[in-house]
Amino acid sequence: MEKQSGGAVGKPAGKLAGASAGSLRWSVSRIEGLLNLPFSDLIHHAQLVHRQHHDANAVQLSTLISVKTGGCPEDCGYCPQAARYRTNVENQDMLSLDEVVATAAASKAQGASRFCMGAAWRGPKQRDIDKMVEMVSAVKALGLETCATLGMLKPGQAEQLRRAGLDYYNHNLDTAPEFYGEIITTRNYRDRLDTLEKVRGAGMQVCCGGIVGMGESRHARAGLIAQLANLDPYPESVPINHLVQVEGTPLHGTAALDPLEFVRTVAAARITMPQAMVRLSAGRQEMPDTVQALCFLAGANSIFYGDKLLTTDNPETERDKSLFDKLGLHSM
Ligand code: SAM
Ligand code: DTB
Ligand code: SF4
Repeated sequence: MEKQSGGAVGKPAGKLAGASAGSLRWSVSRIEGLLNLPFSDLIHHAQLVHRQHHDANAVQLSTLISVKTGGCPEDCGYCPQAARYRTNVENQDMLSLDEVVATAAASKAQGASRFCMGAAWRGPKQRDIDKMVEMVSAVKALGLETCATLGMLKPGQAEQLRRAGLDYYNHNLDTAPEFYGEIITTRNYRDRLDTLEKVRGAGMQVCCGGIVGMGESRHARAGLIAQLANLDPYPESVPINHLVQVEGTPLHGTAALDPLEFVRTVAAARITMPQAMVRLSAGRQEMPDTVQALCFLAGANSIFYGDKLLTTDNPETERDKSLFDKLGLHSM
């Protein structure tokens, strides 16, 4: 991969520039400086960076499937699949290979280019990896890019997945280090970074982002983006999720975030990770088209496509097709 530059790309004016050329470090205060810009200046900066590196009207489509649902031992405060919270998610054993392949083929026919398989595990056991290896190679054989999000990986597991044809591994940092303990206690930030290192070490591409709207401050949003942008190299794929508030989870009832703060976070991700695919991820179902349009303007160039995320609703494909028509967007 070519050397990533932190942000002097598309430099519109000195005061708007990011890390100096060649530097890979983004300080939290520098990112907070971006988030604090007048909205039009921030979006202008993000657009300049976006257009230097991407087709501004092209959006990549990924489809999600939950291959194993609910009953998770972890305590992530946002998650409807944690066994300890009473939500209306029904536990489901691992899907069969046939079910997964049929869904992957259907999503390819709908226009998706990547298929992401998620499981409600703290991490996979060896027998889970054996099943995932079959699924990954079968989905890959359909001509789709493959992604999996299975939790923490043990030594050797990333290599097995890579050999099966896994292109991306999704593992999110979720939030800034200082806010993390408010949301999750059953695994720490270091655990997450360790898994990301294993993914890189196995030669896979990294999909890593976070969640916005969990009651964090703007400073904490800057802290999350700094963590992501300072990964060396930064992730190829950066999902920015808006918290989907699910009844029964501790974060249900969190004060709503101003949508413009979400858009600002997308812009900061675009500016600090110029070549990444920035994914407008969970939360689109609740978002008006106008806010989604602002996110694309801020540099988002990927979405989850298909009427379900893992357990919660995503916009119907017809709604997305009409949104793309209205905005003149096309899929990659
Ligand atoms: N169990 C594995 C793990 O957590 O590492 C993989 C699946 S987990 C559901 C994948 C990601 O989905 C989480 O890291 C989190 O960022 C996101 N997520 C889960 N519930 C969410 C919610 N209610 N709103 C927004 N994002 C959510
Ligand atoms: C990511 O960053 N977001 C996706 C995917 N990676 C696995 C998951 C969103 C889950 C939203 C809640 C649910 O549907 O259960
Ligand atoms: Fe489990 Fe993943 Fe949900 Fe956390 S986010 S509770 S690890 S399924």
